[in-house]
Amino acid sequence: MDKKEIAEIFEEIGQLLELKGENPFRVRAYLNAARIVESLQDELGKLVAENRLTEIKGIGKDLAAKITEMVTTNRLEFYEKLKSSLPAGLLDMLRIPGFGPKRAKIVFDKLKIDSIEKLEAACKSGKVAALDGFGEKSQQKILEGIELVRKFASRHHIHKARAAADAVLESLRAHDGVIRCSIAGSLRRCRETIGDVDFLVSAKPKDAPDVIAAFVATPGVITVSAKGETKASVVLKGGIQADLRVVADDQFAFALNYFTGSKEHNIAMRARALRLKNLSLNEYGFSPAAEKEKSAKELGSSVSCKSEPEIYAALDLGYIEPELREDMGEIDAAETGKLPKLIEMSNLRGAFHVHSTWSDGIESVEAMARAAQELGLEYIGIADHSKGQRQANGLDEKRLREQADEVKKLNTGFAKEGFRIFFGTECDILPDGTLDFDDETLALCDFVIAAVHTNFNLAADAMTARICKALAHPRVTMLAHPTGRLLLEREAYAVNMPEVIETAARHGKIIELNSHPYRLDMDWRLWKHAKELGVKCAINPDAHSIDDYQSLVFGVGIARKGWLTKADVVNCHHLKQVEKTLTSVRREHQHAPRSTPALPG
Ligand code: DGT
Ligand code: CA
Ligand code: CA
Repeated sequence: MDKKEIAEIFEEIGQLLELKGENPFRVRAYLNAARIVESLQDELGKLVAENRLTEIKGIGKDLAAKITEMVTTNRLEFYEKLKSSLPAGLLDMLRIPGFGPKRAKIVFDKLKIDSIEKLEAACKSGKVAALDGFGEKSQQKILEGIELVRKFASRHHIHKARAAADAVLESLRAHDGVIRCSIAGSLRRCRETIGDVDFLVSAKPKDAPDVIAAFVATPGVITVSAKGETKASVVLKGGIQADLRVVADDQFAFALNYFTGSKEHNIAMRARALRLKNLSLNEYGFSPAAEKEKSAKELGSSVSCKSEPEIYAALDLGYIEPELREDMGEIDAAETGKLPKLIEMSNLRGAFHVHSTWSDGIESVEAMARAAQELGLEYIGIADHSKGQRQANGLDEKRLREQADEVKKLNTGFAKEGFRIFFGTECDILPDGTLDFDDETLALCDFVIAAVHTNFNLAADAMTARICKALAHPRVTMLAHPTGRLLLEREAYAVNMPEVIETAARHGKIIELNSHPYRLDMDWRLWKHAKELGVKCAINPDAHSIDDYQSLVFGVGIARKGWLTKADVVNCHHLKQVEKTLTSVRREHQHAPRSTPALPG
């Protein structure tokens, strides 16, 4: 097991113990251990081998033994026993947003409820509302939560799908019978969440059965749902469904194009082939429209294409990157040579929105800076929470000043290495649209990220006015996670995004593309329009640990889906240039018309 898996098990143990009504200190020890393990820099296998686990703060003998057991045997007897001592349905209930172990224990103890179905029935008959500490409102919330769980159950966060898929792809690639292989489907298109993972392989017909057999036997596979001559379906670790198709190599490009989708893009491509070339197009190739569809399957493609760019060229189109294949204008743009040169991971020069131990991050400012430097970045922007975020150890004015001093000191050293820490804050936007710090305090900062963290339930016009007012503030540089959504967990709050985007454009403000795989906010569907209005993007890792920098790759993927180029993304600027950008955001604001939207009520 790796760090993430072990951390998840510790977290689950914490919840299970809480469900059992165990001592809160014991519960907290496991929850802490989860955080510690997840953020360990050293390799676990090495720490185990050298017997050094207990040297880590927060890891005692008992936890060390448990980690060792998981690393060496891939299981944990304590956890398995604990889990089997409780009804499985009780654990499922914990997936309901806002419904933690404490509440689960109450409904279990008082009403003998041990499954989502029973909980739903009890809510519908009003029994839950009658419990001490629940009431009508929380009963309604639980019902809504159950609906969300069902809606989200069949989809997965992109980082989990990516990790599971990459492991399988690697073992496919290593197989002798495999000529070419790729991930297709929504994962290749970098959708924000993934239904199932699609794999495509080309192989000689004689090798296909062997490739299929190897695929279903891959260590990442936990169940085999279907297995045929040329395809198979399995369930990967984490409950992620996956499909594999094996095709002949001369069909590979066509199959890759078809199974990458989207379905809407495929339909548009097929229509174009018919209209323009009188050809029908399917996963096997092109065939003359007059003939039956299956002729490409039997006779081979009437136009041979070795790679996807050749398919697009055959239809007089420039190559369309997978992220753009959503039938949102990409075919017209490919026809007229207006496709953007999409941003790439290697274009990133820095990262704003980085947390440290000053608030709820787990590394010092210096460690976060060093790690970014090692990744080849030229700067980071530290933005810890403001004082309103008490539970996240938000900084008050005094601590913000102290942090500013620390950053200044660090920068004298870093300057010699051509690296810089920009000093900022992730400043709460209060319900009335004012900020958590006064102007004088905000003036300490090189940049200010304004963020909504409270009062998610405002009506759309009030929320929109709240955010727009913050955007109009001269000290605000950028807007954090504009809709507050948590993918597969919490819907966006009600807000009029077109108005927010227009306001950002009017004031020359930057909008964040938060690259945390639970957020990926602002949504990719909105970026093309934002960019047309001149709004710049910051791809922000919202990093609370060094590992969190890895999420930047998903931010870049979503930016690509939003048609963004490196010119649209401020953290693609080199250090000198970005210094000017931050200053000009402030200056531009002074020239912008001062139209602060009125707050209703
Ligand atoms: P997902 O799995 O829900 O995240 O989304 P996709 O896009 O991966 O969808 P999936 O796995 O059902 O199918 C993979 C691709 O296969 C899809 O993007 C396009 C293609 N495809 C599937 N069904 C159809 C269809 O009925 N017509 C066409 N033209 N293409 C299809
Ligand atoms: Ca899929
Ligand atoms: Ca599929």
